[in-house]
Amino acid sequence: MADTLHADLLLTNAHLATMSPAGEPYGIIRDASVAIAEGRILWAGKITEQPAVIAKAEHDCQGQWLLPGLIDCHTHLVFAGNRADEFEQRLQGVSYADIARQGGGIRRTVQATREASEEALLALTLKRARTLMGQGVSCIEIKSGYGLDTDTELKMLRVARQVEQHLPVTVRTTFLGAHALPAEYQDDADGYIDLVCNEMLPQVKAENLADAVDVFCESIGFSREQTHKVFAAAQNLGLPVKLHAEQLSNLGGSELAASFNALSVDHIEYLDEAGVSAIAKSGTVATLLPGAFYYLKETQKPPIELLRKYRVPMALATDFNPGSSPVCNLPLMLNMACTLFALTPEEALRGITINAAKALGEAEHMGSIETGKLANILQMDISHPNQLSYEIGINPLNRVWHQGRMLTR
Ligand code: DI6
Ligand code: FE
Repeated sequence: MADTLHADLLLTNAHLATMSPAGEPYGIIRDASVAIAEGRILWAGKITEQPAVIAKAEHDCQGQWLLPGLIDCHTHLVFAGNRADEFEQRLQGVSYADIARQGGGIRRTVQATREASEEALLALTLKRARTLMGQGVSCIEIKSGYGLDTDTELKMLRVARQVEQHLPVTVRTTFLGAHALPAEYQDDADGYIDLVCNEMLPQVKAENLADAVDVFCESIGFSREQTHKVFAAAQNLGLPVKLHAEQLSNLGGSELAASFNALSVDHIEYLDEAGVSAIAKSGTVATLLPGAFYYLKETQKPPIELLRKYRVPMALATDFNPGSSPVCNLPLMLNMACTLFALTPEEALRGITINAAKALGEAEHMGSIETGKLANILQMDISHPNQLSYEIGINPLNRVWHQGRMLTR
């Protein structure tokens, strides 16, 4: 009896797409079971190799597939208003950057977000989080960056932090005070960066409101030097960094991010080989955001071949935001990454599971079905995991367990 496992729940009669890097593509294990105890995975493998299990409950998966809970590792979920009118302008040929230069874009959303109450923002955010959860998302990264003043940045992060108290989903928050230059600092970008570093960041840290710090390094955002200042301040406070990099041009932001051991560099359409080599060395994840590429009708594709050559892990995310990516649909990113960037369906699925976990520094706890990880598990009615990249708009999700607890849907 020494080897008998004591489980809270045993999931039987399933095929697994464990997404573990070892073994078969997708980490496939057919005819498998998963034992869960105290919210974590106790054992997962072939039924024929399963040790004796005494389980408090059992669930027959009836030959369906189990996958790890999906992870959306880059979102701007907290904001008020929408910019459908700018979408129409862009359809008429006005560029995203021009709209931003004319005072539209991010600044419009900043105004609406400043005016919204914390309660109103929370209600909007919960609605969006529920939408993602309905697609099988178990962990969401949420950025600030539509406040651009201390009060509103803190308000956004508090709203993001509150999501976990209302919904069975894990949230990781990111402080993106350096997202755009607010109108009050129109001619004083360095002054604004000082505010971010000397006032906002210390308060964010004191209230434990952020798990990481991000910057928009771009001609319409902040320079490399300004990004360096924010990263240095984050590092002093012990916060990891990540970067909106090389989205519209190549400013060398990814190399700078690599020098700070950034968790991820995101967008990266204009990343070159020197940048890829740098992030490969620092173990930084390349986060691809095909929703923004699609909405902006971008033609420069991220350097997928180079990322493969240098073995850089690729993550995928929605970048859900009201300007460049108003798309609250993580499974759709699978198809977009395959169709627009020529990822394989397996690479795409790794992008929203194990590699998304890496992009959040959470690979020890999430992103695959492996012993010791959180029991965030999806039961899906599919015949093979490649089907998830192939079909658009069909939701094959049948059941969800979050940290071992089955969610009612
Ligand atoms: N890059 C983006 O694509 C989003 N932020 C960023 O730094 C766009 C945000 C917006 O347009 O509201
Ligand atoms: Fe973004």
